[in-house]
Amino acid sequence: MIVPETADKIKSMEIRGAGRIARAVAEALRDHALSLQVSALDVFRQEMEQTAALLLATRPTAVSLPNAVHMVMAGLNHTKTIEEAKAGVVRCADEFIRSSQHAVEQIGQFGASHIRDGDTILTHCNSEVALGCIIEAHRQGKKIEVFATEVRPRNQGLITIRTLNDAGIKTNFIVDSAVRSFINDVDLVIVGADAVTVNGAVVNKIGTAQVAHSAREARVNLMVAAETYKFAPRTILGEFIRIEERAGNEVLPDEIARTLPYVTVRNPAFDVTPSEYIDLIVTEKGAIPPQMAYVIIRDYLGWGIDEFHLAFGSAGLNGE
Ligand code: RUB
Repeated sequence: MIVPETADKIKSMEIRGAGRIARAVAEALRDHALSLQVSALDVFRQEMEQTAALLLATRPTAVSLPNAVHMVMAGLNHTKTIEEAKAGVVRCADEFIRSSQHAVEQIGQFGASHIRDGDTILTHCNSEVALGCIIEAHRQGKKIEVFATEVRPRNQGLITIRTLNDAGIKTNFIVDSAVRSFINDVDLVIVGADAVTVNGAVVNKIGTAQVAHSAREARVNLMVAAETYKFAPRTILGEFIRIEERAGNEVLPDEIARTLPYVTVRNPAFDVTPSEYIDLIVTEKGAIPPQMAYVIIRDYLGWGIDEFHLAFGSAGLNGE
């Protein structure tokens, strides 16, 4: 896919969901590398870096995006010719896409094992891995029922209920503010993640933290489904995840907003659920308690505290 087209589709949310965004970016970098006609390796690298920067700027919160870019761009390392550099990028992009697809399947299997026959599950937003767990449990013959939220303002819940319906799963569609009213009917909450921080907090679609709060109050377990590339290495040294705030007209049409000069619409797209509200994070490497997030970042993403100090000096990111 052509890079500007991919960037536009991510910005406008035609391509959305952290995993899909990551795979689309890997594909765009690979296709761009293949189409580049330059005569010097330096220029090739520069072009690739500019393209990576453009894609990185599309949506700020999903950490899968910088992680995917980092993994694909690693294909440029130690290359001496343009041919080697192209081959390196293509190999790393294909490897990322393959492993991402495998991770989604693996998480479906692991996650389904935490769903019991007869469970009622609540999910918020539209996460392919969260739905993967639910659909796999249904496929295994477990009798389950789902509550799915509407997900204002972009209504990703409509995608979720269509997928659940197509899978033949009994589903209740509710407005976001009805979660508290139904939480006592729910056995397990399953959501996806845009980012997991080193201290096990989960950044996901706005409203997730409220869902988690209701679940905790009602003593309902909350499981997060997240591939390892959703974990955020730079939080090791205290960097915050930037929460994207989108245009107000996603919430209130411009023609109404124009009549309300004292009103400002605030439209953060994501929020942060603290680790205390999360019982389990299911990754393709297995399920972990949120407090073990550092181990995933160190062992599977290759960023332990020592690597950070080597890369940025002992002052860490702030000393960059
Ligand atoms: C999507 C969202 C999803 C995560 C995980 O937000 O918050 O829960 O991205 O999704 P948006 P997945 O619609 O704004 O992109 O499991 O598919 O990666």
